[in-house]
Amino acid sequence: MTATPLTLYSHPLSGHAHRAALALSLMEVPYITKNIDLRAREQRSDWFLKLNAAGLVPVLIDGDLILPESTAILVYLAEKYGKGMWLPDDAVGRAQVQRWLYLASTELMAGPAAARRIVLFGAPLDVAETREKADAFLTKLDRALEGRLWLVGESATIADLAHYSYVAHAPEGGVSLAPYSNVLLWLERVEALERFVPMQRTHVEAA
Ligand SMILES: N[C@@H](CCC(=O)N[C@@H](CS)C(=O)NCC(=O)O)C(=O)O
Repeated sequence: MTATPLTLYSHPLSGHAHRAALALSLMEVPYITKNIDLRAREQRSDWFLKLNAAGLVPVLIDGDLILPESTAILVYLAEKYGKGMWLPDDAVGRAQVQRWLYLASTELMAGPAAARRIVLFGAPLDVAETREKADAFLTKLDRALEGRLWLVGESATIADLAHYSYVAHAPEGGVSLAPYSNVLLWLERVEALERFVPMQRTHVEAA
């Protein structure tokens, strides 16, 4: 365990940042949060662009390491602080985790996360098309969880952590989770993990 706390540059409504915060908490890594004012475009300030030229949160600082990209942060935390618990040690399990991290950066973003961005931040996307993508992805996730407790292997991994935040908050984008019973049970399992921390909810909820 580190003596100096890590720093997470974050935003309270960012699911990408919440993934990292959830991993830090579950893995019992001491850290401090520094929120970036996205509305005031602080992420485009010179000092922040030196941390992440893409101008996005989250960014994790661990000593000399400056690490942007939420899924990279999850891999780093699991490898360094996860005590072998959050990444499988076999080739197939690790490959499956990578597959889910890819989906968390692509289909999860284009569906549930994008639907929420439309409602909360006015993202200029087609509502019907985006909600269709969200339902297609949630159907895939629900099928993958049929008869399983976790996405990969027999215990929670960073594949689960990468998906939790934007799936749990899909209703804020007008996407109901009611048809996805396996997903609902899996969300409860994640929330029951010791040291689980929720992401801030907004007042918007799906009917
Ligand atoms: N691929 C990045 C995406 C991060 C991202 O999209 N962050 C959003 C908040 S959820 C952001 O910082 N947006 C600010 C902006 O677009 O200017 C990751 O996985 O960390």
